[in-house]
Amino acid sequence: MLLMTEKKTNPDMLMKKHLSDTVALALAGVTTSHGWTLKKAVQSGIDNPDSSIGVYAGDPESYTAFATLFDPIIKEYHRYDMSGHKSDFSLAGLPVENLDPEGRYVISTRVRVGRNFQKYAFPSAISAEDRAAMEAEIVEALKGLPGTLQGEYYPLDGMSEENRQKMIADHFLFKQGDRFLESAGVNRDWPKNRGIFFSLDKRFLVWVSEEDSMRIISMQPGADIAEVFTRLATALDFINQKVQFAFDPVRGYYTTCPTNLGTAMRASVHIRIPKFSASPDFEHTCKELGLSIRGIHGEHSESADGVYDISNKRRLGITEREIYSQLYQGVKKLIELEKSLE
Ligand code: ADP
Ligand code: DAR
Repeated sequence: MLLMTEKKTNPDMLMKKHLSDTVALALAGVTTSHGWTLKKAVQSGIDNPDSSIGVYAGDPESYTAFATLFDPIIKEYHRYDMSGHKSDFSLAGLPVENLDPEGRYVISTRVRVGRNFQKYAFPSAISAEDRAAMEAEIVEALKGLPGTLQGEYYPLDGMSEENRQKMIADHFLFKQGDRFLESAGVNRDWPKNRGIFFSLDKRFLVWVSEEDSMRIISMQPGADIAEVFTRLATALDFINQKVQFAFDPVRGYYTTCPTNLGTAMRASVHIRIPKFSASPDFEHTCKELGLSIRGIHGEHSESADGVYDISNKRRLGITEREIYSQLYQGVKKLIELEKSLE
C-alpha cells in the first residue's frame, strides 16, 4: 500500500519519455542567458514522479535552447506538427446567443490567457529584481484600460490573510504554486511582487507572477460565453500595445509550462450536470468534444454537487476562435445530454 506521502510514478511522463541519454548529453552544458539549465527544467519531474509532463521553461530562449527535449513533448501533447500557429479572436459567423439564459446548468464562464514578456525570464527563473521591475511595468500597462475594464492593482504582499482566502474561495485569486511549480522555482520570494488587478465589476482580472508572468482573465456568472470572450479580446487589444509578449509563429505565445503554449487560452464553464456526469459516457464524451474536466477549484481539485470545470484541452495549433466554438458547441451538447436524463 502506498504511504500517503509517496507519489505514484507516472510511466507516461513526457519528460522521461523524451529525455533520452543522447538528448541529456547534448543539453547537459546548455545554459540560457537567464541561467536556465536542463537540471532546472526537469527538476519538477524528478521531484514529482507523478507528473504528466515534468518539464518547465525558464525563459523564451528555453524553447529553442532545449528544443530537442521540448519539441517532441510539444508535438505529442498538443498533437501538433510544428507547422505554424495562428491567432484569430474573431467570432464573425459563429453562434453567440446565451446557451442557458435561465442559469439552470452553467454557473459561470471564464476565459484566460497566459502571457510572458519577451525581455524577462518566466516566474520559474526570474530574478527578484526583475520580478519587481516587471510588476511595475504591468501595473503601468494596465492604467487607462477602456470602459468597464478599468480597475485597481492589489499586491499580495501585505494583503490580509482573510481577504486573500476569500478571493481564493471565490475562484478569483491564485494560491501559492503547487509542488510541481515549487520544484520549478516559481514560488521563490513568495509573495513579493505578486498581485491581482481587477475591474470595478470584478469581471476582468490580471494575475501577476503566478505560473506565468500574466494570466489575463475575463469571467462572469452565467453562460454568455461570447460576452466573456469579447471582453478578453478587447483587453488584449489594449495591453498588446503596451507590452511585447514572447511569441513565435511556430509555438505561439510562450508559457512556463509547454502545455499552455500557442493561444495559452483556457476557456471554461462551471457547469452543473449531476446526471450526465454520473453516466459512464461522461469522460469519453468530453474527450470526443475536445474538452478537459477539472474540479471546481481548478487543476488537481475535485468537483462538488455535480458541478465541473469544463474547458478546451488544446491550446496550440488551434485559434482562439476555434477554442470559443469548441467550448460553445461542447456546452450545448452537455446541456442537451443532461436534459435527456432529467
Ligand atoms: P487556470 O485556469 O488559470 O490554468 P485553474 O484551473 O487552477 O487555473 O483555475 C484557476 C481558478 O479559476 C480556480 O479558482 C478555478 O476555480 C477558477 N475557475 C476556472 N474556471 C472557472 C469558471 N468557469 N468559473 C469560475 N471560476 C473558474
Ligand atoms: N503538474 C505538471 C504540469 C501539468 C500542466 N499544468 C500546468 N501547467 N498548470 C505536470 O507535469 O504534471
